[in-house]
Amino acid sequence: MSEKLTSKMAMELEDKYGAHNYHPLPVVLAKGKGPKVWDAEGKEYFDFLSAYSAVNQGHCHPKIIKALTDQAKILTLTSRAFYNDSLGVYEKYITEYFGYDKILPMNSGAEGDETALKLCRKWAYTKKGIPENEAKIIVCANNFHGRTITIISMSTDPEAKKDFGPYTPGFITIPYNDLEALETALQDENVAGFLVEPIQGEAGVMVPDEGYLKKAFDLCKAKNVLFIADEVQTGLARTGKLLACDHEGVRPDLLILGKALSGGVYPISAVLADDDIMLTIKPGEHGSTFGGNPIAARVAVAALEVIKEENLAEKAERLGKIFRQEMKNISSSMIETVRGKGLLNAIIIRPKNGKTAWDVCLKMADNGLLAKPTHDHIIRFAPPLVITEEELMQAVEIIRKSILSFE
Ligand code: IF1
Repeated sequence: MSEKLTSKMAMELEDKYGAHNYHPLPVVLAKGKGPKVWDAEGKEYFDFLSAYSAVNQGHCHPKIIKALTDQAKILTLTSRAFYNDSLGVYEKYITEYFGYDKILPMNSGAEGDETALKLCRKWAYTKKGIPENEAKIIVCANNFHGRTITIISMSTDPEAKKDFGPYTPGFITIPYNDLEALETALQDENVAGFLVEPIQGEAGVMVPDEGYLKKAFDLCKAKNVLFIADEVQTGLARTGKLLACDHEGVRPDLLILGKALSGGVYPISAVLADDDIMLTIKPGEHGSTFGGNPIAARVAVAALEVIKEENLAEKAERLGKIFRQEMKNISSSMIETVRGKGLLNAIIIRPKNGKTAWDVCLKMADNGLLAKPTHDHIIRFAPPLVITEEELMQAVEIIRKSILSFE
């Protein structure tokens, strides 16, 4: 299989031999560098999805790739049956970076969320004194935390959930951005945790009211309930701060990271917490074959260093303001709303003459920019944070031209 595939051949192969659990845009990517990707025929695009914010540091960042390849030549995997000489270095680095006592390393975001749920429950029984099997965790409507059976049990999206039951019990669902509902749900003495996305990504970049996270955190503290932040998508400079919770000075009791923790080169996730919570899980009670492997450890350190060295949070904050203003300046009746924080933004498309967000995305792809619609009428815009202001303005022109082509 050394011959070069055309885009058409690649799509046919995926269609014939791969499960049909995705509906991708008809673009076959073969190369990436920084904020750009190229298809199998060499056409260039701005990547305005960044693998759902995993590629914040840009495609194939040389420093991260060097960490990957250097380590890959020496030692890749030991399992956690033995120590390795990379993991501890990473653990020290990341806990100091975020200011927590400990990290528990996993691979996918979903595993990070599952780990946080297990930690919360273990803490509930061994520290808070909730009767066995009675612990409840509050979650928000329209959440997205991954695809495992327990995680879809917390979902309110029929597409994610239907025909995958029976579901895991122990969750209370309240509306997002609703402090009164949270206060009411917290009356239940068996509540152990509140799991929340600081900005809801899949829901369409739903930014809560200013002060929501801080007040929610305070309500949880008053009831000795763990505040659990899923920053898998919002974390690591995307929203203009290192963590989206930093916008409100909130320090989660359990912090879940994934995606950009590797700069998109490797599946790496993590849960951070202090000893009081983290040490409730004892040897043999949780783990993963690949979690904390030497490559992941080296890659994550490099990915975190890049975020600081290249001031990606400040950059996202500054470029995000420009981007939203430019979107608002496009005079098209198709743009209903522009919203977001940092470089995690979305526009809501009002269909015109039967043309929807999907058509806009196809047109943008034609014109050299990739983005994906969510919920039929929302387009998420999240370029790699290494994009320059000049490149951002080129991308804005492509978006403007594409939308105005439907006028
Ligand atoms: C797919 C969405 C984004 C996440 C948060 C945990 C996870 C995710 C806040 C799980 C994953 C993904 C997965 C991706 C699509 C994507 C997504 F549109 F579905 F919602 F980003 F917006 N917490 N998000 O956003 O992480 O296990 O996938 O590593 O194709 O399902 P994972």
